[in-house]
Amino acid sequence: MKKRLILLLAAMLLLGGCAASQGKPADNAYEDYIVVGFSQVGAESDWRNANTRSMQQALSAENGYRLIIDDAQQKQERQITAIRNFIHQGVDYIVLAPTTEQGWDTVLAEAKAAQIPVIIVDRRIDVADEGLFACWIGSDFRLQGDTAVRWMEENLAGQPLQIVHLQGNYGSSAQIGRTESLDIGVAANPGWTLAARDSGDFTQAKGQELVEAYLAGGIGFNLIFAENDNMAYGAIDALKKNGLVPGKDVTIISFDANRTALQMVMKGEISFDVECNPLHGPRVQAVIEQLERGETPPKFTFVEESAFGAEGLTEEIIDSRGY
Ligand code: GYE
Repeated sequence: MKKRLILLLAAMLLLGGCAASQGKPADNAYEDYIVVGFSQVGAESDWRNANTRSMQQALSAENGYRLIIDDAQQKQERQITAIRNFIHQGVDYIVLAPTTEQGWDTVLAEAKAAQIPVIIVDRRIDVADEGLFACWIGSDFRLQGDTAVRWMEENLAGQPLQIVHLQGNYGSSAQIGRTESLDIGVAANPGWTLAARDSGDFTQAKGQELVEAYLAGGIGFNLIFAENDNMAYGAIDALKKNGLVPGKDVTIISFDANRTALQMVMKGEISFDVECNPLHGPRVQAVIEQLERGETPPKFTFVEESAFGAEGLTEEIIDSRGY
C-alpha cells in the first residue's frame, strides 16, 4: 500500500491540474492504482508487438493500472536486471514474458522474498520450485508444432521433402516445442530430410539472411519450416530475390498467423500457418483481479488456438481477427 501511495502522489502531481479540470475524482481515485512491472522479451516480431499492445490496452490507467514495461531486447540478463529494478521500485505485480526457460530461480526467489507475485506469460520457465510464480498463461507450443507436422503429412504425403528449418531463439519454449515436433516428424517420415537448420531469432532480417546464405551455398530444399511469421517474411523475400516462387517452388509453413501472414496464406505464398495468440493482456488483468480478491488463479492456462490454410480463408475472417 505504501508504494501505491507514493505513486498516487506522483500521479497526482503529474495529473492533478488536468484531472481536476476534467472533473475527475481527484482525491481517492488512485488509491487502487495497481503498479505492474512487465519484463517483455523485446520487439522482435509482429507477435511480440501485438502482445505488448494487448498488455498496454488491458493494464491501462483507465482500468486502474500503472504499467511499467521493460524491453529486454531478447537478452535474459536484461530481464533479470529489469526484475531487480521492479523489486527495488516496489511494484505490486511482476509480469514476465521469459526469453528462455532456464535461469530464473535466483531472481524469482528475490521477488518472492519481497512478496511480489510473479505472473508468467507466453513462454514457460523451468524452475525447481513452482511456488516462485503465481501462474502461467500461454500457448501449447508442442501442440502447435504437431499441428504443422500433421498438415505436412496429410497434404504433402509421398513427396520427398528437403526441409530448411528456421528456428526461434534457442532455449525458448516456442522454439523447443516447435522443434521437437519437426524432429519427430522427420524421424517418422522416411522421405523427409533436414537440408539446413539454424536460429533466426524470430526476426525477419535473420530469416532472410539465413535463406539467402543457404541459396548462395547451393543447399537444395523444397520446404521452409519457419518457427514464426517474421522469419517466414524474410524467407519469402530471399526466395523472390533469387527468382523462386514461394508456395510453388518452395512450400512455406509458419507460426503465429498474424494478419500480414494470413494475407500471404490467401495468396498461396504461405501454405499453412498455425495460430499463436498474443492477446494476453485481458488474461493477465483477470488474474491480477483474482489475486487482488485473494483468490488463487489456475497455475497453468493454455489459450485456445487454431490454424489456417488457404481453403476457406477470407478477407472478412482476417479483418475480424485481433492481430
Ligand atoms: O511465435 C514469435 C515471438 O514466444 C510465442 O515469440 C512467442 C514467439 C512468437 O517472437 O513471433
